[in-house]
Amino acid sequence: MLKKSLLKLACILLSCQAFAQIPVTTPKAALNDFMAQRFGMFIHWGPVALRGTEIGWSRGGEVPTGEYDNLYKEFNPVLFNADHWVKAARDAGMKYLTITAKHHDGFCLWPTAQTPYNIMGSPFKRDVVGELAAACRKNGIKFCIYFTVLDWYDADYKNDTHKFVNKMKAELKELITKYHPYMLWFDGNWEKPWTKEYGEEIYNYVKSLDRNVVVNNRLGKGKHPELGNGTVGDYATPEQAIGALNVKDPWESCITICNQWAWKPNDKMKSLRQCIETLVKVAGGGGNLLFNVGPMLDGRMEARQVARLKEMGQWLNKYGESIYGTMGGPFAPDSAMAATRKGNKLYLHVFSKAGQTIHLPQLEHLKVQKASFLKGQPVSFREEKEGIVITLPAEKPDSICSVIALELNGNAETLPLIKK
Ligand code: FHN
Repeated sequence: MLKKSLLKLACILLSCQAFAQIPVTTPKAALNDFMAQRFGMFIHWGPVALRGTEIGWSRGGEVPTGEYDNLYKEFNPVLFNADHWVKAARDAGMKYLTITAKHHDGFCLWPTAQTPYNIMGSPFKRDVVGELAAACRKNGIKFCIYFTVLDWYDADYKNDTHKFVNKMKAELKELITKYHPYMLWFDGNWEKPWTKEYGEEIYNYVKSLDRNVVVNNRLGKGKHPELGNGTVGDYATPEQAIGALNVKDPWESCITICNQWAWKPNDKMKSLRQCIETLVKVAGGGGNLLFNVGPMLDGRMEARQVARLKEMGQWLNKYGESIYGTMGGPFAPDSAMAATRKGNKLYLHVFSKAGQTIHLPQLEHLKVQKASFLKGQPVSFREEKEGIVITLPAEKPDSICSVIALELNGNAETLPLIKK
Protein backbone atom coordinates (compact mmCIF):
# COMPACT_ATOMS: atom_id res chain seq x y z
CA MET A 1 0.00 0.00 0.00
CA LEU A 2 2.77 2.39 1.09
CA LYS A 3 4.85 1.54 -2.04
CA LYS A 4 1.88 2.33 -4.29
CA SER A 5 1.23 5.71 -2.70
CA LEU A 6 4.96 6.59 -2.81
CA LEU A 7 4.99 5.74 -6.51
CA LYS A 8 1.92 7.89 -7.04
CA LEU A 9 3.56 10.79 -5.16
CA ALA A 10 6.72 10.47 -7.28
CA CYS A 11 4.66 10.64 -10.48
CA ILE A 12 2.83 13.74 -9.25
CA LEU A 13 6.11 15.47 -8.31
CA LEU A 14 7.68 14.64 -11.67
CA SER A 15 4.71 15.98 -13.59
CA CYS A 16 4.81 19.15 -11.43
CA GLN A 17 8.45 19.64 -12.30
CA ALA A 18 7.73 19.21 -15.99
CA PHE A 19 4.72 21.52 -15.72
CA ALA A 20 6.67 24.12 -13.74
CA GLN A 21 9.31 24.07 -16.55
CA ILE A 22 12.11 24.05 -13.96
CA PRO A 23 15.14 24.84 -16.14
CA VAL A 24 17.26 21.80 -16.83
CA THR A 25 20.90 22.34 -16.01
CA THR A 26 24.09 20.33 -16.27
CA PRO A 27 24.60 18.16 -13.16
CA LYS A 28 27.23 19.52 -10.75
CA ALA A 29 29.09 16.19 -10.96
CA ALA A 30 29.56 16.65 -14.72
CA LEU A 31 30.86 20.20 -14.21
CA ASN A 32 33.20 19.12 -11.41
CA ASP A 33 34.54 16.35 -13.63
CA PHE A 34 35.13 18.88 -16.42
CA MET A 35 36.99 21.27 -14.13
CA ALA A 36 39.18 18.43 -12.82
CA GLN A 37 40.50 17.87 -16.38
CA ARG A 38 42.25 21.25 -16.24
CA PHE A 39 43.89 21.15 -19.70
CA GLY A 40 42.44 20.70 -23.19
CA MET A 41 43.36 21.12 -26.84
CA PHE A 42 41.49 23.61 -29.02
CA ILE A 43 41.73 23.04 -32.79
CA HIS A 44 40.73 25.65 -35.37
CA TRP A 45 40.79 24.08 -38.82
CA GLY A 46 39.01 24.23 -42.18
CA PRO A 47 39.55 24.94 -45.90
CA VAL A 48 40.92 28.39 -44.95
CA ALA A 49 44.19 26.55 -44.12
CA LEU A 50 44.77 26.66 -47.89
CA ARG A 51 45.34 30.41 -47.51
CA GLY A 52 46.95 30.49 -44.04
CA THR A 53 44.63 33.33 -42.97
CA GLU A 54 42.25 33.57 -40.00
CA ILE A 55 39.25 31.24 -40.06
CA GLY A 56 36.03 33.13 -40.71
CA TRP A 57 37.48 36.59 -40.17
CA SER A 58 39.59 36.65 -43.37
CA ARG A 59 36.48 35.91 -45.51
CA GLY A 60 35.82 39.07 -47.56
CA GLY A 61 39.06 40.57 -46.21
CA GLU A 62 42.46 39.05 -47.12
CA VAL A 63 40.47 36.38 -49.00
CA PRO A 64 37.66 37.66 -51.27
CA THR A 65 34.31 36.13 -50.26
CA GLY A 66 33.78 34.22 -53.53
CA GLU A 67 37.28 32.74 -53.34
CA TYR A 68 36.91 31.90 -49.62
CA ASP A 69 33.55 30.14 -50.14
CA ASN A 70 35.04 27.91 -52.87
CA LEU A 71 38.19 26.88 -51.02
CA TYR A 72 36.47 23.65 -49.95
CA LYS A 73 36.56 22.46 -53.59
CA GLU A 74 40.40 22.34 -53.30
CA PHE A 75 40.50 21.12 -49.66
CA ASN A 76 42.19 17.71 -49.62
CA PRO A 77 44.34 17.34 -46.44
CA VAL A 78 45.56 13.84 -47.28
CA LEU A 79 48.03 13.78 -44.37
CA PHE A 80 45.25 14.23 -41.80
CA ASN A 81 45.51 11.48 -39.20
CA ALA A 82 43.20 11.80 -36.19
CA ASP A 83 45.40 9.49 -34.12
CA HIS A 84 48.37 11.80 -34.66
CA TRP A 85 46.39 14.85 -33.46
CA VAL A 86 45.09 12.96 -30.44
CA LYS A 87 48.59 11.69 -29.66
CA ALA A 88 49.84 15.30 -29.71
CA ALA A 89 47.14 16.17 -27.18
CA ARG A 90 47.94 13.19 -24.97
CA ASP A 91 51.68 13.84 -25.10
CA ALA A 92 50.94 17.41 -23.96
CA GLY A 93 49.11 16.14 -20.90
CA MET A 94 45.80 17.37 -22.30
CA LYS A 95 42.65 15.55 -21.18
CA TYR A 96 40.12 16.83 -23.73
CA LEU A 97 40.08 17.99 -27.36
CA THR A 98 37.72 20.53 -28.97
CA ILE A 99 37.41 20.77 -32.78
CA THR A 100 35.74 23.57 -34.76
CA ALA A 101 33.04 21.38 -36.33
CA LYS A 102 31.54 24.60 -37.73
CA HIS A 103 33.13 28.06 -37.48
CA HIS A 104 31.71 31.43 -38.59
CA ASP A 105 32.47 30.65 -42.27
CA GLY A 106 29.70 28.04 -42.08
CA PHE A 107 31.76 25.11 -43.39
CA CYS A 108 30.95 21.82 -41.63
CA LEU A 109 33.68 19.27 -40.91
CA TRP A 110 31.17 16.41 -40.66
CA PRO A 111 28.78 14.90 -43.29
CA THR A 112 25.72 16.91 -42.24
CA ALA A 113 22.41 16.47 -44.04
CA GLN A 114 21.54 20.15 -43.37
CA THR A 115 23.84 21.79 -45.94
CA PRO A 116 25.98 20.64 -48.90
CA TYR A 117 28.66 23.07 -47.63
CA ASN A 118 30.42 20.30 -45.75
CA ILE A 119 33.46 18.04 -45.84
CA MET A 120 31.77 15.51 -48.18
CA GLY A 121 31.60 18.26 -50.83
CA SER A 122 35.41 18.53 -50.79
CA PRO A 123 37.85 16.15 -52.55
CA PHE A 124 38.69 14.83 -49.04
CA LYS A 125 35.26 13.29 -48.45
CA ARG A 126 36.07 12.04 -44.91
CA ASP A 127 34.21 12.68 -41.68
CA VAL A 128 36.84 14.68 -39.77
CA VAL A 129 34.60 15.08 -36.70
CA GLY A 130 33.78 11.36 -36.66
CA GLU A 131 37.41 10.28 -37.07
CA LEU A 132 38.51 12.59 -34.25
CA ALA A 133 35.71 11.37 -31.99
CA ALA A 134 36.78 7.76 -32.59
CA ALA A 135 40.48 8.54 -32.03
CA CYS A 136 39.68 10.37 -28.78
CA ARG A 137 37.62 7.45 -27.51
CA LYS A 138 40.37 5.00 -28.44
CA ASN A 139 43.01 7.07 -26.61
CA GLY A 140 41.13 8.13 -23.47
CA ILE A 141 40.78 11.78 -24.45
CA LYS A 142 37.37 13.46 -23.94
CA PHE A 143 35.95 14.55 -27.31
CA CYS A 144 34.42 18.05 -27.49
CA ILE A 145 32.88 20.16 -30.24
CA TYR A 146 33.12 23.87 -31.05
CA PHE A 147 29.94 25.14 -32.76
CA THR A 148 29.27 28.71 -33.87
CA VAL A 149 25.79 30.26 -33.65
CA LEU A 150 27.03 33.01 -35.98
CA ASP A 151 27.14 31.99 -39.68
CA TRP A 152 28.39 34.43 -42.31
CA TYR A 153 27.76 31.94 -45.15
CA ASP A 154 24.12 30.96 -44.57
CA ALA A 155 21.80 33.86 -45.55
CA ASP A 156 19.07 32.49 -43.25
CA TYR A 157 21.20 33.50 -40.24
CA LYS A 158 20.28 37.16 -40.90
CA ASN A 159 17.18 36.87 -43.12
CA ASP A 160 15.23 34.08 -41.39
CA THR A 161 16.83 33.41 -38.02
CA HIS A 162 13.95 31.24 -36.84
CA LYS A 163 14.50 28.89 -39.81
CA PHE A 164 18.26 29.10 -39.18
CA VAL A 165 17.82 28.06 -35.52
CA ASN A 166 15.76 25.03 -36.57
CA LYS A 167 18.56 24.04 -38.97
CA MET A 168 21.02 24.54 -36.09
CA LYS A 169 18.98 22.17 -33.94
CA ALA A 170 19.12 19.52 -36.69
CA GLU A 171 22.90 19.96 -36.93
CA LEU A 172 23.31 19.74 -33.16
CA LYS A 173 21.13 16.61 -33.08
CA GLU A 174 23.47 14.99 -35.64
CA LEU A 175 26.57 16.02 -33.65
CA ILE A 176 25.24 14.96 -30.24
CA THR A 177 23.59 11.69 -31.23
CA LYS A 178 26.43 10.57 -33.57
CA TYR A 179 29.55 11.76 -31.73
CA HIS A 180 28.42 12.14 -28.07
CA PRO A 181 30.62 15.13 -27.20
CA TYR A 182 31.72 15.57 -23.57
CA MET A 183 31.49 19.35 -23.91
CA LEU A 184 29.98 21.83 -26.41
CA TRP A 185 31.90 25.07 -27.02
CA PHE A 186 29.43 27.56 -28.52
CA ASP A 187 30.68 30.83 -30.02
CA GLY A 188 29.55 33.90 -31.96
CA ASN A 189 26.82 35.21 -29.65
CA TRP A 190 27.63 38.92 -30.06
CA GLU A 191 25.79 39.83 -33.30
CA LYS A 192 22.24 41.18 -33.53
CA PRO A 193 20.39 38.20 -34.98
CA TRP A 194 21.29 36.22 -31.90
CA THR A 195 19.23 36.70 -28.74
CA LYS A 196 19.29 35.33 -25.20
CA GLU A 197 15.98 33.62 -25.99
CA TYR A 198 17.54 31.72 -28.90
CA GLY A 199 20.38 30.82 -26.55
CA GLU A 200 17.95 29.41 -23.97
CA GLU A 201 16.08 27.53 -26.69
CA ILE A 202 19.29 25.89 -27.93
CA TYR A 203 20.57 25.18 -24.39
CA ASN A 204 17.32 23.42 -23.45
CA TYR A 205 17.32 21.53 -26.74
CA VAL A 206 20.90 20.32 -26.13
CA LYS A 207 19.95 19.30 -22.58
CA SER A 208 16.99 17.34 -23.95
CA LEU A 209 19.44 15.32 -26.06
CA ASP A 210 22.15 14.91 -23.43
CA ARG A 211 21.64 16.16 -19.87
CA ASN A 212 25.32 15.65 -19.00
CA VAL A 213 27.08 17.42 -21.86
CA VAL A 214 28.92 20.47 -20.46
CA VAL A 215 28.09 23.73 -22.26
CA ASN A 216 30.17 26.94 -22.21
CA ASN A 217 28.63 30.39 -21.61
CA ARG A 218 28.49 31.66 -25.20
CA LEU A 219 24.85 30.85 -25.98
CA GLY A 220 23.48 33.85 -24.12
CA LYS A 221 24.34 37.53 -24.50
CA GLY A 222 26.48 37.82 -21.37
CA LYS A 223 30.17 38.73 -21.31
CA HIS A 224 32.53 35.82 -21.96
CA PRO A 225 34.90 36.05 -18.95
CA GLU A 226 32.13 35.81 -16.34
CA LEU A 227 28.84 34.17 -15.38
CA GLY A 228 26.19 36.78 -14.72
CA ASN A 229 23.27 38.62 -16.36
CA GLY A 230 22.55 37.34 -19.83
CA THR A 231 24.56 34.18 -19.28
CA VAL A 232 23.23 30.99 -20.85
CA GLY A 233 25.56 28.04 -20.27
CA ASP A 234 27.58 26.37 -17.55
CA TYR A 235 31.01 28.00 -17.41
CA ALA A 236 32.81 31.27 -18.22
CA THR A 237 35.25 31.60 -21.12
CA PRO A 238 37.89 34.35 -20.78
CA GLU A 239 39.70 34.55 -24.12
CA GLN A 240 43.41 35.14 -24.82
CA ALA A 241 43.75 36.00 -21.12
CA ILE A 242 44.23 34.27 -17.78
CA GLY A 243 40.90 34.43 -15.93
CA ALA A 244 40.60 36.08 -12.52
CA LEU A 245 40.96 33.88 -9.40
CA ASN A 246 37.57 32.24 -8.96
CA VAL A 247 37.03 28.93 -7.17
CA LYS A 248 33.25 29.37 -7.00
CA ASP A 249 32.21 29.53 -10.67
CA PRO A 250 33.66 27.17 -13.32
CA TRP A 251 35.76 28.86 -15.98
CA GLU A 252 38.18 28.05 -18.81
CA SER A 253 40.66 30.37 -20.55
CA CYS A 254 41.02 29.78 -24.31
CA ILE A 255 44.43 30.87 -25.54
CA THR A 256 46.42 30.29 -28.76
CA ILE A 257 49.87 28.68 -28.85
CA CYS A 258 50.66 31.10 -31.71
CA ASN A 259 48.92 34.39 -32.54
CA GLN A 260 46.29 33.19 -35.00
CA TRP A 261 43.54 30.67 -34.16
CA ALA A 262 43.81 28.97 -37.57
CA TRP A 263 47.18 28.00 -39.07
CA LYS A 264 49.38 30.85 -40.30
CA PRO A 265 52.78 30.22 -41.93
CA ASN A 266 55.66 31.41 -39.68
CA ASP A 267 53.25 32.63 -37.00
CA LYS A 268 54.93 33.60 -33.70
CA MET A 269 54.75 30.71 -31.23
CA LYS A 270 54.78 31.08 -27.44
CA SER A 271 57.96 30.05 -25.58
CA LEU A 272 57.87 27.03 -23.28
CA ARG A 273 58.12 29.47 -20.34
CA GLN A 274 55.02 31.34 -21.57
CA CYS A 275 53.15 28.07 -22.13
CA ILE A 276 53.90 26.59 -18.70
CA GLU A 277 53.36 29.85 -16.82
CA THR A 278 50.02 30.28 -18.63
CA LEU A 279 48.85 26.78 -17.67
CA VAL A 280 50.01 27.15 -14.05
CA LYS A 281 48.48 30.62 -13.57
CA VAL A 282 45.15 29.44 -15.02
CA ALA A 283 45.11 26.41 -12.71
CA GLY A 284 46.22 28.66 -9.82
CA GLY A 285 43.17 30.82 -10.55
CA GLY A 286 40.88 27.79 -10.42
CA GLY A 287 40.33 27.49 -14.18
CA ASN A 288 40.92 25.17 -17.12
CA LEU A 289 43.18 26.01 -20.06
CA LEU A 290 41.91 25.31 -23.59
CA PHE A 291 45.11 25.71 -25.60
CA ASN A 292 44.73 26.21 -29.35
CA VAL A 293 46.65 24.79 -32.30
CA GLY A 294 45.86 25.39 -35.99
CA PRO A 295 46.71 22.39 -38.24
CA MET A 296 48.14 22.96 -41.74
CA LEU A 297 46.48 22.63 -45.16
CA ASP A 298 47.82 19.06 -45.62
CA GLY A 299 46.28 17.85 -42.33
CA ARG A 300 49.41 17.79 -40.20
CA MET A 301 50.04 19.88 -37.10
CA GLU A 302 53.28 21.88 -37.30
CA ALA A 303 56.19 19.86 -35.90
CA ARG A 304 57.33 22.82 -33.76
CA GLN A 305 53.89 23.11 -32.16
CA VAL A 306 53.75 19.36 -31.48
CA ALA A 307 57.24 19.58 -29.95
CA ARG A 308 56.23 22.51 -27.71
CA LEU A 309 53.15 20.62 -26.52
CA LYS A 310 55.33 17.59 -25.78
CA GLU A 311 57.59 19.76 -23.60
CA MET A 312 54.50 20.89 -21.65
CA GLY A 313 53.60 17.23 -21.25
CA GLN A 314 57.07 16.43 -19.89
CA TRP A 315 56.58 19.12 -17.21
CA LEU A 316 53.12 17.76 -16.41
CA ASN A 317 54.48 14.21 -16.22
CA LYS A 318 56.60 15.38 -13.28
CA TYR A 319 54.28 17.89 -11.62
CA GLY A 320 50.75 17.12 -12.90
CA GLU A 321 49.68 16.12 -9.35
CA SER A 322 49.69 19.87 -8.58
CA ILE A 323 47.48 20.72 -11.58
CA TYR A 324 44.88 18.01 -12.33
CA GLY A 325 41.90 17.82 -9.95
CA THR A 326 43.18 20.64 -7.76
CA MET A 327 41.45 23.75 -6.44
CA GLY A 328 42.91 27.16 -7.28
CA GLY A 329 44.30 29.51 -4.64
CA PRO A 330 44.14 30.36 -1.81
CA PHE A 331 46.40 33.13 -3.14
CA ALA A 332 45.88 34.84 -6.50
CA PRO A 333 48.59 33.98 -9.06
CA ASP A 334 51.24 36.67 -9.64
CA SER A 335 54.54 37.04 -11.51
CA ALA A 336 56.43 35.08 -8.84
CA MET A 337 54.12 32.15 -8.13
CA ALA A 338 50.73 30.46 -8.33
CA ALA A 339 49.11 28.18 -5.74
CA THR A 340 46.81 25.16 -6.00
CA ARG A 341 45.58 22.73 -3.36
CA LYS A 342 44.21 19.23 -2.93
CA GLY A 343 43.40 17.58 0.40
CA ASN A 344 46.07 18.50 2.98
CA LYS A 345 48.54 19.64 0.33
CA LEU A 346 49.14 23.24 -0.73
CA TYR A 347 51.23 23.45 -3.92
CA LEU A 348 53.36 26.55 -4.60
CA HIS A 349 54.39 26.92 -8.26
CA VAL A 350 57.48 29.10 -8.05
CA PHE A 351 58.56 30.85 -11.25
CA SER A 352 62.17 31.74 -11.90
CA LYS A 353 61.34 35.43 -11.09
CA ALA A 354 60.77 34.53 -7.43
CA GLY A 355 63.75 35.40 -5.23
CA GLN A 356 65.40 33.09 -2.71
CA THR A 357 62.75 33.76 -0.04
CA ILE A 358 58.99 33.37 -0.26
CA HIS A 359 56.78 35.13 2.25
CA LEU A 360 53.23 33.79 2.72
CA PRO A 361 50.51 35.15 5.03
CA GLN A 362 49.23 33.01 7.90
CA LEU A 363 47.05 30.13 6.66
CA GLU A 364 44.15 30.99 8.99
CA HIS A 365 43.34 27.85 11.02
CA LEU A 366 46.04 25.63 9.45
CA LYS A 367 49.76 25.08 10.03
CA VAL A 368 52.53 23.80 7.73
CA GLN A 369 53.88 20.45 8.93
CA LYS A 370 56.30 19.69 6.09
CA ALA A 371 57.72 21.44 3.01
CA SER A 372 59.54 19.86 0.07
CA PHE A 373 59.92 20.18 -3.66
CA LEU A 374 57.28 17.92 -5.25
CA LYS A 375 59.03 14.54 -5.62
CA GLY A 376 62.21 16.24 -4.41
CA GLN A 377 64.30 17.59 -1.56
CA PRO A 378 62.93 19.13 1.66
CA VAL A 379 62.62 22.93 1.64
CA SER A 380 63.37 25.00 4.73
CA PHE A 381 60.51 27.07 6.20
CA ARG A 382 59.60 28.77 9.44
CA GLU A 383 56.30 30.03 10.81
CA GLU A 384 56.47 33.59 12.18
CA LYS A 385 53.82 35.85 13.68
CA GLU A 386 53.35 37.61 10.31
CA GLY A 387 53.23 34.40 8.33
CA ILE A 388 55.38 31.70 6.72
CA VAL A 389 58.90 32.26 5.38
CA ILE A 390 60.24 29.71 2.88
CA THR A 391 63.92 29.78 1.93
CA LEU A 392 64.73 28.37 -1.50
CA PRO A 393 68.06 26.78 -2.46
CA ALA A 394 70.07 28.50 -5.20
CA GLU A 395 69.55 25.46 -7.43
CA LYS A 396 65.83 24.80 -8.10
CA PRO A 397 64.54 21.56 -9.70
CA ASP A 398 63.01 23.30 -12.73
CA SER A 399 64.30 26.34 -14.61
CA ILE A 400 60.78 27.57 -15.47
CA CYS A 401 58.48 26.48 -12.65
CA SER A 402 59.46 24.53 -9.52
CA VAL A 403 56.69 23.07 -7.37
CA ILE A 404 56.82 23.08 -3.57
CA ALA A 405 54.36 20.84 -1.70
CA LEU A 406 53.38 22.13 1.75
CA GLU A 407 51.75 19.47 3.90
CA LEU A 408 49.23 21.08 6.26
CA ASN A 409 47.58 19.85 9.45
CA GLY A 410 44.18 19.93 7.77
CA ASN A 411 42.32 20.23 4.47
CA ALA A 412 43.86 23.03 2.36
CA GLU A 413 40.63 23.28 0.35
CA THR A 414 38.85 24.70 3.41
CA LEU A 415 41.04 27.83 3.35
CA PRO A 416 39.27 31.03 2.25
CA LEU A 417 40.92 33.12 -0.48
CA ILE A 418 43.80 34.98 1.18
CA LYS A 419 45.31 38.28 -0.01
CA LYS A 420 49.11 37.95 -0.18
O1 FHN B 1 35.57 34.79 -33.57
C1 FHN B 1 36.01 33.71 -32.80
C2 FHN B 1 37.45 33.42 -33.07
O2 FHN B 1 37.65 33.12 -34.43
C3 FHN B 1 37.86 32.21 -32.22
O3 FHN B 1 37.08 31.08 -32.60
C4 FHN B 1 37.63 32.56 -30.75
C5 FHN B 1 37.95 31.36 -29.89
O4 FHN B 1 37.50 31.61 -28.62
N1 FHN B 1 36.23 32.92 -30.53
C6 FHN B 1 35.73 34.00 -31.33
C7 FHN B 1 36.30 35.34 -30.89
O5 FHN B 1 35.84 35.59 -29.57
